[in-house]
Amino acid sequence: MGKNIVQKIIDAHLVSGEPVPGKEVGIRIDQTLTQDATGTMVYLQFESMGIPRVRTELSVSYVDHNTLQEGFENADDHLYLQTVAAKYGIYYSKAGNGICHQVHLERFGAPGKTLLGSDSHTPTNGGIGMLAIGAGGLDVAIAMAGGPFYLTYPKVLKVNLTGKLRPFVSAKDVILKLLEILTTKGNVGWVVEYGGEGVKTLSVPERATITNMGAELGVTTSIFPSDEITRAFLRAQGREEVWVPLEADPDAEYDRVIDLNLSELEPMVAQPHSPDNVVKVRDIAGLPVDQVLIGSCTNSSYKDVTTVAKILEGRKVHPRVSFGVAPGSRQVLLMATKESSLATLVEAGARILESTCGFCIGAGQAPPSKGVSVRTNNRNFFGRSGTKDAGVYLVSPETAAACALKGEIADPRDVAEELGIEYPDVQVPEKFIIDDSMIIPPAEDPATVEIRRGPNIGNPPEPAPLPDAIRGEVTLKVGDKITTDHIMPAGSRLKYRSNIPKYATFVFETVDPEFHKRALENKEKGVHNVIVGGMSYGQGSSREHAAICPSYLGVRAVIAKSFERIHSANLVNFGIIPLLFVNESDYDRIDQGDRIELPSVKEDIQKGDRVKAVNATKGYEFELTHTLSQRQIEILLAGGRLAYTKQKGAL
Ligand code: MIC
Ligand code: SF4
Repeated sequence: MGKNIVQKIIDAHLVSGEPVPGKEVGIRIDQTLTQDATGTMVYLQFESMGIPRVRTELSVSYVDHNTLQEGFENADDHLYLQTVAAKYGIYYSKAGNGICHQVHLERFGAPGKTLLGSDSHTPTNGGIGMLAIGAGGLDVAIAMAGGPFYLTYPKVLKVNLTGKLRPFVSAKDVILKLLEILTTKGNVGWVVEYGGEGVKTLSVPERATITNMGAELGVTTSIFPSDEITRAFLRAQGREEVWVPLEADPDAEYDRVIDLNLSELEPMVAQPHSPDNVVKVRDIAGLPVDQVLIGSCTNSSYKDVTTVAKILEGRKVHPRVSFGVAPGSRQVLLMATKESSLATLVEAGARILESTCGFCIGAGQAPPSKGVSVRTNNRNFFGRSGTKDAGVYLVSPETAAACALKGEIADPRDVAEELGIEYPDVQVPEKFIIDDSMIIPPAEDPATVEIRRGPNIGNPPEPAPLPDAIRGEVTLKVGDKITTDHIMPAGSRLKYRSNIPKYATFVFETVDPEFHKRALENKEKGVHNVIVGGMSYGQGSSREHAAICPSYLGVRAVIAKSFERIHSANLVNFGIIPLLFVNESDYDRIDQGDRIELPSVKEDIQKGDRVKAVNATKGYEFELTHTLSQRQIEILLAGGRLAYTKQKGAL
């Protein structure tokens, strides 16, 4: 039987396990990437493994999240990252060089390879035919040390693309449509593979927009074939030599197939507060808009920025609108400067923002109270913009430009007709401007490098081994779709990422600001903290701090209806046991503040998949289950993945 692309890459990298959907396999990782917000912890963990040099083909450390440098913390982190990279054989992409996924696509991505990144949007590089997976930082540190990455052998969903996008409809609308169909829930354990005639109509950066926001579906990753279009993109980046063809065999099988006719798509918008709250732009046209922002790893390519500039050329944005543009990389910024798109944008009334994550992670550009913010990024979770009562609407660059002109939500096709704008069909250039001077190669003589550790650099935490019994309290009960932004806010809090005790004071800040105090009090009294959640607990970012900080606060178990992939792996890595209700109705019976006991949890998980639980306040017993692999059980028993790795003396 023929193979699909996903099977081809996994099988070529298989180190352990049976390649059967649902089973855990270990794969070899060719490349890793980190960004600064997750990266400091990754390298602290890597250092503690005592390995002299990375064992991957390529590892890159990007600085793109915390670049505001209010106070010394961010700058301390940057200096640590730069020196640790030089010493251990890692390329370092300086602040200002661009957003990790965009730069990686331009300068390092290679078809057929595996990439593990400490950021949930690592699948962006699926657009160039890589098997690119987001993971917690510790998993990335272990991959850098040469250890395999463990994942559930996925089921593969083929999205069969036909037709061609019409003017003013773009790649973002493809993924928004898929989010409407598949939603953000229930896709754990799947990979999306794109195929069909329509693939040929999409450039690599357009494909990357689609695979990027595949993260919001909750799938392990998304991938496109590698074809002549991929080759042309790599040629334009001066890297044609890394090109290899990659396509599914004609008789490849899939677990599910969805047909999507590109010619039938329309401009779409994800309304607050979830990326799957999708409607047609025309359905909400006319809603007044306060802010329009172009950028993020989803939509900040050369084509995106140039398209917006051409739509706005000779026009002014609406006076009501604060309009910002953050080109995704220094390459995009340079090209936009030399080709004058930047001047066009400034003339139209744009505020030019740094080539970083910026507004996307809530670092600046918070909208006004009750404001309407239209953005080209991928997440509109509650509170993420920095203004709790504002609403963020996710759209394509074309729609964003139309909204900026009108000062209200507007379909770009309608605005184009009204104002006589022709669709600027921007193509990938024959040659991009290549200047890698802000990517610092590793030191030739590592012995001479002194690692710089300012006061913001702490130590990696050391969770305790799983106790025989968990006896404690439901310190917090939350509902469905709790994201890692709920658990561990970013924005202005981000700068404390390298300082766990401080960052832990913000756990669940937007949900219950008192949580961390209750949890710490319990911890001091020896009472275990247990969190109860609904469906898709831990959606969104890969930030392992959403596990590290609760672990520091003494959280020993999370009981939920379902978990997202990266977060549940992070929980295990940091010694918190993720448990599922056997009967979902038990979720309704349990309340915050209830005393809860798992009297034989350690023995139970070693014996099988059932764990006994007692609600001591209400006086009833109920059953829990888990999906832990044998390896994960051993990790919990050892007190987290780092301890396990050290104990075993093996990766
Ligand atoms: C995000 O988009 O939420 C982030 C910030 O890039 C995160 C990583 C982080 O929290 O540092 C992600 O998506 O993994
Ligand atoms: Fe940065 Fe936003 Fe992309 Fe996360 S989603 S990597 S914060 S641009």
